[in-house]
Parts: sequence; structure tokens; C-alpha cells
Amino acid sequence: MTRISREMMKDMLSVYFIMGSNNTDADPVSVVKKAIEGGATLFQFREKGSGSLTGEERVQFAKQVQDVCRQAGIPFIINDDVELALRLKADGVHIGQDDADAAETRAAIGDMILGVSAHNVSEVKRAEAAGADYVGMGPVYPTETKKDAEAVQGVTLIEEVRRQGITIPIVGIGGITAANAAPVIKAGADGVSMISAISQSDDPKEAARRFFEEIQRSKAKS
Ligand code: FQP
Ligand code: MG
Repeated sequence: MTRISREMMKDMLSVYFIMGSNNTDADPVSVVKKAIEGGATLFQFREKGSGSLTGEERVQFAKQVQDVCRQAGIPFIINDDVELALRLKADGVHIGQDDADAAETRAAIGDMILGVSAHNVSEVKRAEAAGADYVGMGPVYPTETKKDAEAVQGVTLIEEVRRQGITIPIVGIGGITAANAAPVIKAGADGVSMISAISQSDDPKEAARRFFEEIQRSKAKS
């Protein structure tokens, strides 16, 4: 295997859906299915926080969602848990600044996709040097989902990264809806990431479809 190309990574980041079982009142597996039907291009398994599954239940749930992603042909990324990603042969892992060392994680996972959260230009540069395939930047807008999120940054930091000529694929995260996604792409992101805008929707398929259309439209302009 070889590392994913930047071009492919940027394509896949378009509509990056993140979810855990505690992000919905509906059946979580069918929410993921519907989101993919609607146009989600990448999925992150983020099973953490209050009410989340633990231990073997968490692993079995991860495998179910991985199957759904496999059948739909979209990559399955695991949040935080590098060991689980290796054990399930996931397509990638996403780590934050407080999770694991990015260079060590790259060494451990070989050519799997590596995503790293970044909150300023120097974190983006370090992530890129450590071998990240993409960075997640945010929170772009206020969010209810993540209680320990950093300060809202708008799109100015994404603009600043691009102004400095940094070309790593970027996905914006935090409070993004289909209605406020366009400025994130215009600022230089390659996609948007969301939890509640799809997982809490009465119609996850339609919600994902709106994102997909909005991102296609925004990318065509940029
Ligand atoms: N960006 C992305 C992605 N995914 C994430 N999970 C985060 C940022 C946040 O470690 P972190 O990562 O700060 O918090 P948590 O592990 O609680 O999610 F780029 F993929 F959109
Ligand atoms: Mg994390």
C-alpha cells in the first residue's frame, strides 16, 4: 500500500460525517447508512463521552459500522483509539493534540490515513511534517457537541494557513451546517465535518444530501 494522494484525500474530505451511538436517539447503524446514501464521503467512528458504549460492545458496534462503510465504499476512520484502528484494520485514525504523538502514530499505522486536529498555524505545520494526511481545524462555529472544544475561530485561521502557502488537505469542524458551509470552503478548506447536523436530523439522508450539494457547489467555485 502507499499513502493516499492529496488529491484523493481532498475529494474524500468533502462531507466528513462523524458519529457515535450517543449522538442520536435513532438506531445509530441506520443513521450511518442513511448519511452515506445521502452523500457522506468519509466516516469517523467517535464512540466517547456520556452514554457511549465501552469494551467489547464498543468494538462490536465499531465492526458493524465498518461493514456499512465497506459496503458503501467509503473509508472508515477511528477517533483517538490507534490500537482499535490497527485491530480492525480501519482505513485510518484521527488524533487530537492531547491524544497521541502524530509521528509515532504515523510509524505505528503505516500507510493508513492519519488525521490530526490543529488549532493554529504551527500545529498545522507540525502535523504535516509528522506525516498527517489531513488536518481538522475548528471549531469554526459554536458547537454544543464537544464540551471541551477550544475557542471558536471562524474561518480566519483556515485562510491564514492557505495564505502561508500550506497545501495539506483541511477539513473544517464545529457547528457547520449546510447553510454556513460555503465560507469554510471559500476560506480554503477541502471539506466540512459534522456530527449533529446529520446525526440529530429527522432525515439524515436528506441532511447529508444538502451538505453534498452545498460542498460540490462551493468547490466548483473555488
Ligand atoms: N477534527 C476532526 C476531523 N475530528 C475530530 N475528532 C476532531 C477534530 C477533534 O482530539 P480532538 O479531535 O480534539 O477531540 P475528540 O477526540 O473529542 O474528538 F478533522 F476529522 F473532522
Ligand atoms: Mg481526540
